[in-house]
Amino acid sequence: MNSKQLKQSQLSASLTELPPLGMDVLSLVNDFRRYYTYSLGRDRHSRSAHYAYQALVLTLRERLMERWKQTRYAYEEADCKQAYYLSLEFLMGRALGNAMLNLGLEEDTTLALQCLGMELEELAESEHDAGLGNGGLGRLAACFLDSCATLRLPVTGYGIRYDYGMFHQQIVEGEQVEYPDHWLRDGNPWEIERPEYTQRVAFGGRTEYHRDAAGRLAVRWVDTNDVLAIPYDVPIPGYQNNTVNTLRLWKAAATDEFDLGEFNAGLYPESVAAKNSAEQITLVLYPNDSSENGKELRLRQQYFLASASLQDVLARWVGIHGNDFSSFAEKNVFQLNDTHPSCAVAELIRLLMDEHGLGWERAWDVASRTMAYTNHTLLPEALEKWPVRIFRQLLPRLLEIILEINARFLAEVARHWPGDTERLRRMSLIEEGREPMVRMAYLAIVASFSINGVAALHSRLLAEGLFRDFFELWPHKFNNKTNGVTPRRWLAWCNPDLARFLDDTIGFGWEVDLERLHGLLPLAEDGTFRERWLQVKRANKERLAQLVATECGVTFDPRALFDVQVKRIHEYKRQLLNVLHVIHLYDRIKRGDAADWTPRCVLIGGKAAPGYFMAKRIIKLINNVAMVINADPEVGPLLKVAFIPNYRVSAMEVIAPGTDLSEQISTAGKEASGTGNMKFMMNGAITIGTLDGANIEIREEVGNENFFLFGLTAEQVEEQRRHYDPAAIIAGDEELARVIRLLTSGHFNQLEPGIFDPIVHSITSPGDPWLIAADFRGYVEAQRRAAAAFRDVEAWTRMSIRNTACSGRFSTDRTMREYNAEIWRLPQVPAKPMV
Ligand code: 26W
Repeated sequence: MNSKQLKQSQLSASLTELPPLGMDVLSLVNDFRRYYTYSLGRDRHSRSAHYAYQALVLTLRERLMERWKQTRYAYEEADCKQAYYLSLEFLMGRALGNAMLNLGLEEDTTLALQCLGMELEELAESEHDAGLGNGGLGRLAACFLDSCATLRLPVTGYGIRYDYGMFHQQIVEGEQVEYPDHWLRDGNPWEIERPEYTQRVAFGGRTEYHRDAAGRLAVRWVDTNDVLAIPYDVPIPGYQNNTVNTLRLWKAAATDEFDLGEFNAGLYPESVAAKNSAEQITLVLYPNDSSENGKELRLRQQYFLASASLQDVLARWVGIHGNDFSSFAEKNVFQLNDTHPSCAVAELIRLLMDEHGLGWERAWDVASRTMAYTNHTLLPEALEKWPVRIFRQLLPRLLEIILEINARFLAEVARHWPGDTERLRRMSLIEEGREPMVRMAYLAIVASFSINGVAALHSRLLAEGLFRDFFELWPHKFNNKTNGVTPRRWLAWCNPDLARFLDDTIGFGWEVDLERLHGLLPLAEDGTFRERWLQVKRANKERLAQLVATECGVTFDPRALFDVQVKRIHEYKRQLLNVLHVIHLYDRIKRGDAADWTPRCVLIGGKAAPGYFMAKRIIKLINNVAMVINADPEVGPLLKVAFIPNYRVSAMEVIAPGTDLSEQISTAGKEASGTGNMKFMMNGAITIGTLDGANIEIREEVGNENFFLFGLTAEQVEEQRRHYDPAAIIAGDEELARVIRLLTSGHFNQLEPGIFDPIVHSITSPGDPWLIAADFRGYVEAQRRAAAAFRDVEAWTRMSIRNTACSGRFSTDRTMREYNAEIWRLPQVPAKPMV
């Protein structure tokens, strides 16, 4: 070997193995400075926290990158089964704190920044929330990914890279105003574009039948308008375990040969402009969280996600196994996050048949052994249906497949229930009528081997009600998986004082073994422990009061009871019931009934779907009531009310730790699970709530005496409806009557006559589906119990400790273990060691 060859071989050896990056303060400082100075070209004169934030992200990102690769290698080498979580929403929030925490670099990064004369908090605050979701369902997907990485499960998230996430909410004269959320304006340093894995997704056109080489009838989908799907990968770090999983988000782009017709006709600018319509697909997240709006663009988004993701998985499969799919179902499973991605059922069959040469039986066999469906709502108006007409235009080949599935399925129903034509009509994937519709939930159910609800009550109601016919046919498919939240973000990160206190008392490691919080139970009896618990809560309340002061201009006294309801605004969640109670408290103060008063600060926040009239009017009412109460010197510190604008993940990270009383007051049988309830509980808030969703399981865990229960049960709700008479209830309850009179008198809308009439009308109507009046008395009494309990500091603190202590079950680690044990059956695969 000559010297040149020697040099070359030494060089290529050092090219294969990069030494692991330093995980110490000095390495962080050096890498930060290198990025800041050379990559970003800034110096100490730069005044923007933004570039410091960028440099910090790049520093942390490269440490994620090397673990990401080691994780991928481990999965490849294990050649193990993998799961794919398909979701139109991933409500990730901020990533910086999460990356630091999960890399185990929280302390060292803080120190490194201090050395550089910077404040971590300021940098962290300059990160925009990734708001790619509406609410519960989207945030759940984010918590799931966190837990899967922490459990070393080979799970990949597939979603859409919306240019505009959930709208930004401002409150102007008490009303919600929506602004576009251009969250990518300053770039997104967490994502890696991977154009080499681009897929092509077809729309429109028509189908053609022909004989293939083997003489079999085959289908070609032709004359389509194609759109490119470009993947952007986001790292999902596990908690201090060197695993980094992937969230792959698709962006739509025009193909190069777009609209050749127009191009040839000399309409060059027009044809370039037509690129727009392809790129529209991933432009914006639909801000509806409970009623489907039937817009064609939304179906395009759904199919785009399903098709790109499945093609991506199949391309990897074919790269290894060719067109042999005999073991595909043993190695792959798709979890459908509600019906939104349920086109995937038909798309998988299409790809297997039309692109990979399988026959119907085998394609169906693969699909029906790999699809699993999670339902997230019982509200009938949220169940997705798409006009057959739109399907035929947009996805003609998919419609053929859906109709074939339906024909075969209905034959099975007819065998099971001979002569029961009514049942055939009920169960058909197609709802007949003037405008026939595809029932997406039924499509998901028929093809899935597992169908789950998200809390015990919800799963039971699905089987007994909404999906009863299907439950009778296939009881073995139905199961429950009670939701959770990740304790890393929702305790360790958002409540650092409590986290340190837990380390000191129950020891390290509770972040990944949350049942260990039970170790707090005996400590609830210890006076000095309670004293310190209270100090932590107090500091968190001060932090929340600060946020309320800057965001709402309202002063909250940390000594008062912090009573909080934050979630999407919806009639079934009954923010209105909360407001009626607030008005009642105000009325008591005004009429001099304020002996033994517990000062209370009521905080409400949440976004209304832009087209949801009543939800918007409820926001207006909350703000008007707040205005009157906060300005009244007679009320003073006894009662404060604030509406926090633009409620989002990063706001909850301040709100949950500072809350005393968590409002979970939905009409029983309507809230599938709730997950905000779990975040509050984990941070030591006590719940006031109905027997709905996961509240029931929260109460079981913490015990009846540590939960303020009120209201009708789901069964009583259905019973009440038949003879509901709110006028009689109001007439029989002087305090409620006074509240309604205050509302109708115009007391809260002196310059805006009549604006709250629709609200009064809804409360007083016998058709009120949310039974506000029916639960008012019970609610007010539960609130009285809560207020009295709060005055006994010792007793309240015990309750608070017990809530945290009993929240272990609501870790998504538990939820993911259950999905894995009962649905996915994946091995846990550690990342390859860092060399
Ligand atoms: C088609 C429009 C649309 C969009 C989103 C309809 C329905 C949805 C979601 C199902 C709404 C949602 O976020 N549901 C919530 O899911 C959470 C996670 O399981 C539950 O905790 C909440 O109770 C449920 O409301």
